[in-house]
Amino acid sequence: MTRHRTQVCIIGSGPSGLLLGQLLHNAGIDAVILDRVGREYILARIRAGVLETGTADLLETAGVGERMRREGLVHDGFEIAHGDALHRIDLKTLTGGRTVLVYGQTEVTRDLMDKRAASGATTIYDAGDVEPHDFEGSSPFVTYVKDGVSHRVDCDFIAGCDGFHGVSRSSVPDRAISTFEKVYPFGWLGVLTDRPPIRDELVYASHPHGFALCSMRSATRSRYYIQCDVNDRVENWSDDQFWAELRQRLPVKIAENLKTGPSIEKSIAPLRSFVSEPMRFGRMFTVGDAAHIVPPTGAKGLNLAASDVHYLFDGLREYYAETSSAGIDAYSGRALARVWNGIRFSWSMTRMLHRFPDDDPFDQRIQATELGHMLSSKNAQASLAENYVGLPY
Ligand code: RFL
Ligand code: PHB
Repeated sequence: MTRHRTQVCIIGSGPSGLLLGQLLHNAGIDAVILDRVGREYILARIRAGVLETGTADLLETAGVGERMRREGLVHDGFEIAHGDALHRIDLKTLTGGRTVLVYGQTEVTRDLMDKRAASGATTIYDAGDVEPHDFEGSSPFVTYVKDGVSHRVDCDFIAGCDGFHGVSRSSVPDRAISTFEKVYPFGWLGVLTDRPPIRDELVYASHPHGFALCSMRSATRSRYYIQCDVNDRVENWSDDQFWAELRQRLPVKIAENLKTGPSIEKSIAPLRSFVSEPMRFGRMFTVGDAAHIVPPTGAKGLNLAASDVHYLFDGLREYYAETSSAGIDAYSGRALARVWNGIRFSWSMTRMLHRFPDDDPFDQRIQATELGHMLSSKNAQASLAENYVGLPY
């Protein structure tokens, strides 16, 4: 077994782990990142598309803002479609000037990976059997296997940035953790295509067949989703079937502008709300999807991961610069307060816009009333907009 020492051992090289690693590196704090898969595998995952201003600012602070500012699309609003009606949510006016940035998670991750490679910091990809140890004591360490050789990384802290199915949270004994979960009876079937977007802004559509979302990655690349059965399979959907179903769920006047093409990625994501508390276990922290999951309807997952990183980095910087543990002691409470707001918002957007197969006629009327209120009340829209652009850190 080889032995190595670092200050912070980060498990997971998704956006949480990479962003934390970069902020630590810039502050002169040494961190090693371990991931169970490789760089190309991570970059092939098509996920988030919308960055809050706070997330974009944090990426800029980390030194990876340049391409994002050049290629990212500033959106002042989005649209909600209902039947053949289309209503604009004017984020900028409703929030006193705030906007969001459309820039894909794949690009965020690529920028962070390139920056890390250029900085010379250690990242171990394709690390097998990654396991955190002794985080309840004063000398934690992480073990892994690479190319048949066992390794051990001794550290001051472990950051569990390893996503929902990671090893960090599952290494915590049941008695030390509380979980809260809602699993939705549907998923999202997503398609990426090299065709211009249907509209200049995102369209969230509510339709009797189910929810649909028209999003984008650039002026020439679109991302579309339709609500599907949770047990459905990608193989059941040809591109033509997908385009036909999407078109049906959109107002006629915008469906006419749908530019279809071959899908370059097609996948189904289940929808879930999940929180595990606390987010600190001795000398191990959980960060991002490792600690919480939201349904993608509110575009909050990556943004909550970024606010976790902000709070944790603040705490670690204070610990190393001033030898005060106040910031790391406050991490779990600060992060969870913001997470629960994201959980509530994502749940309410999901509840308002999807077709719930088990809803009775009462539930259906309540849902229709909720949407009607949203589309007619400036106060309701202001609350939606405040949450969508991101609550303050
Ligand atoms: P990730 O991205 O899952 O990265 C975790 C990393 O940990 C590695 N790993 C391990 N490494 C070592 N040992 C183990 N045992 C390990 N187990 C796992 C994995 O290989 C991986 O590299 O978590 P992270 O960094 O916390 O980032 C979270 C975000 O990825 C996620 O919240 C967002 O993608 C959610 N999300 C969205 N968020 C937004 O803010 N805005 C959006 O518009 C948005 N849209 C979406 C989304 C997620 C979606 N899907 C598919 C779930 C749209 C979709 C469809
Ligand atoms: C996306 O572009 O992938 C996307 C955008 C907004 C969401 C979810 C996903 O709410």
